[in-house]
Amino acid sequence: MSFFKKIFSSEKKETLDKGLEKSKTTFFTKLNKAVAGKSKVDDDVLDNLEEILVASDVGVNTTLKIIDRIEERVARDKYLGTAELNQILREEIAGLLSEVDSGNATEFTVPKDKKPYVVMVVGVNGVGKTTTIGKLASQFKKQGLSVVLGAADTFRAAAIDQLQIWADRVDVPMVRQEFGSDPASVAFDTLKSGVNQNADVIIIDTAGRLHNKVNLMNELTKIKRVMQKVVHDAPHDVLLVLDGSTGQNAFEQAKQFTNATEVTSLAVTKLDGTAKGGVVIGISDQFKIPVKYIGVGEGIDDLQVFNKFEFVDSFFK
Ligand SMILES: Nc1nc2c(ncn2[C@@H]2O[C@H](COP(=O)(O)OP(=O)(O)O)[C@@H](O)[C@H]2O)c(=O)[nH]1
Ligand SMILES: [Mg+2]
Repeated sequence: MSFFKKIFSSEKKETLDKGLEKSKTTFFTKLNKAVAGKSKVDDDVLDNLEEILVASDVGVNTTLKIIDRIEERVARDKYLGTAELNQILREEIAGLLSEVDSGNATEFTVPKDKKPYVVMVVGVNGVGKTTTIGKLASQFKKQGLSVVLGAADTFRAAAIDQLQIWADRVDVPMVRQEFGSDPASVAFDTLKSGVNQNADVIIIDTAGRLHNKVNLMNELTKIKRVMQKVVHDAPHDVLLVLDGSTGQNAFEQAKQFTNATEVTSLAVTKLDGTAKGGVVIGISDQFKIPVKYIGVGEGIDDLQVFNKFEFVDSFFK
C-alpha cells in the first residue's frame, strides 16, 4: 500500500478514472468470467489471466513478468483467494513498474536552467501531436511559463491552421510560414522568436511521416541541426506521441521511431474510449524512455502527467 501515496488531486483522479473506464470494464468483465466459480488462484486462473493481460495490450513480455510475480506469490502464500486477485494484480504491477526508474512525476514542469526549454514533438499523422501541444501549452501557461509554438508540420495546410486554433485558444504566440515551406526554417524562426521574447518554453510541431525511415531521420536531424544554430543544446526534449487506442501498433511505432531518431520521452494519447489502456503498462515496462504524459480526452485539460502508481491505482480498483 505504501506505493499509493496521496499525491493525486481529486480532479485529476476523476479524469483518469473516467478515461480508463472502458479499459477497466473490459478487463474486469473478462477477469470476473475467468474466476467465476473458483475460490482459489490456480493454474487455470493464471492461464486465463495471462490471456486477458495480453488481450488488454499489456504486451507479451510484460504479461509474462506479471504472471511470474503472481506465481511466486501463490507459491509463497500457499492459498490465494480469487477475491484478492484485484489487489494482488495492483500490488504486483506496481511492484514491477517500481523497478522502472521513471513515471514518477506529478506536475507539469521544465528544468529551470534551460531557457528557452525546447520540445520537439514527433509521431505519425493522427496520433494527437497537435492536440497534445495545445494541451501542454495550456498546462505550462497555467504554471506561469511563457510559451511559443512553432508550426513545423508544413506538409498539410490544415495542420498549420489546427495548431493556430490551439495557439489562439491558449493565447500563446505561434510562428508559422506558408504551407509546404521548409520545416527546419520554421523551427529556426520559432527559436529566434522565442529567444527574442525571452520565452520559457518552445514547442515545435512536426510532420512525422514514417513512410521512409531514412527520410524521416534526415528531416528530423536537419530540424535539430538548424535549431542548434539558435539554442546550442536544443531540442531538450524529443517527445514521441503514440496513439494508445492502437494498442500493439503503438508499441511498433515506438520501436520504429526510437530506431530512427533519438526520442527522450513519450506521450500516450486517446486512452479514453479504448479498451487498450493496458498498453501504457507495457510501454512503461518495456521502453527505457519514460512515458511523460497521457491523453485522456479531447479537451484542453485532458492531458495528465503520467504517474505509474496513480495509473495502476486507477486501473485496478
Ligand atoms: N479521445 C481523444 N482524442 C484525442 C486525444 N488526443 C488527440 N485526440 C484526437 O485525435 C485526432 C488527431 O489529433 P491531432 O492532434 O490532429 O493529431 P496529429 O496529426 O498527430 O497532430 C483529433 O481529432 C484529436 O481531437 C485524446 O487523448 N483522446
Ligand atoms: Mg498535427
